Amino acid sequence: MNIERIELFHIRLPLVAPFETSFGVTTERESILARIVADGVTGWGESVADADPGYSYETVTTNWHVMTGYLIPALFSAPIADPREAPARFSRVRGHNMAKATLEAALWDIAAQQAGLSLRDYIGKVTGRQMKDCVVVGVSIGIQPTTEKLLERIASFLQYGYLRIKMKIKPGRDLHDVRAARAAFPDRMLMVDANSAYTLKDADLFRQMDDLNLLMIEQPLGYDDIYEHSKLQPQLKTPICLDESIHTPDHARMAIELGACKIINIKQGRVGGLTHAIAIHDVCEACNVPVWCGGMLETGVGRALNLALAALPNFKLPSDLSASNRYYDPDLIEPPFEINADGTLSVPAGSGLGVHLVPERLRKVTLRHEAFSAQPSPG
Ligand code: OSB
Ligand code: MG
Repeated sequence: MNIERIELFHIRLPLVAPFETSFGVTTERESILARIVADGVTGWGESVADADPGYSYETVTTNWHVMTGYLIPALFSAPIADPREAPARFSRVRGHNMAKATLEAALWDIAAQQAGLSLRDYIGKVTGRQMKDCVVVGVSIGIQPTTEKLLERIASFLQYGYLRIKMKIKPGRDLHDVRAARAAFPDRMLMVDANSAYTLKDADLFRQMDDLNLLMIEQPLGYDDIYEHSKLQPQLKTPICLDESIHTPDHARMAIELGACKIINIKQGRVGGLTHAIAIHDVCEACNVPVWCGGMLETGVGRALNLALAALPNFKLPSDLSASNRYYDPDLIEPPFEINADGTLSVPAGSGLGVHLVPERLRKVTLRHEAFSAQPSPG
């Protein structure tokens, strides 16, 4: 594909409800959308970086810097035949996976459209895998002001149709809340996400949680740790799931070999794009480690990509991909994502990402817009 034009949109939109994790409270989401035009076909990508470096060192500002200064010039430097070439093209930039993933996503959208396929079917074609039509999903509930509010929130999401509830925890808001949730919902799929708020000294707390029949405990220890998780996992029956500390297929292999986790949460943004996300899916599958698709409060643009990824067969556990109305009112896309009666989201079947981005809504939430074109070749 011959890339003609790349545009970046710095956006900000309010969440329908504040979202509290162990690293802070979010009331509005800032992000970057990338629009790439190649051979007359338009593709979209969404950055999962946030305004603040709470979950990751990457932010909207570092993403803008890395994309405009390095990644966009690298894309314009030569034609690119396949989105799977993006990681090599970007390899002179260390890290900054979320920035890389944003641009790679738009290339996947274009490649799928050029093949006349939905992104899901395009991934199926290039990997030779049978893809799912629907993805089992859950909801991620932020830390609530009180335990009572948490129970109410869980009840309403269960009623809405989500099959799995993830509760965020932090020191002081953990065992008591989780015990109350288990007592109120004895037969439901419950899990917790600590976002790295604990250390090995808290092993006893997790041993106490071990009796609550949780589906998994997500990222209890350091955000860049694998080794100490390998000390904690053998003390627990409950599977540990790693999120923050897995950035590459090699990290996944290391974590599995060390016995640091039994499940991996794949976020294509965290791992530098769809190519590496698929590679991690395959590494885990070969080791009999199930994966699920994490979310970063994406708009419908990023969610559509996540759904296509989560249609791969080793996404065996419910993913953090909720209906549009759990995040934004309105979402940037039409039609919004809605949960099916069986607790799934349908993977878009239209060409490419298969969602329609509403231009007026994008205009309303855009704080900054910049466009870049290929330099005409000399002579
Ligand atoms: O740790 O999975 C996480 C949101 C922002 C940053 C980190 C995380 C999350 C979520 C939300 O849990 C998942 C979603 O998008 O529904
Ligand atoms: Mg997480």
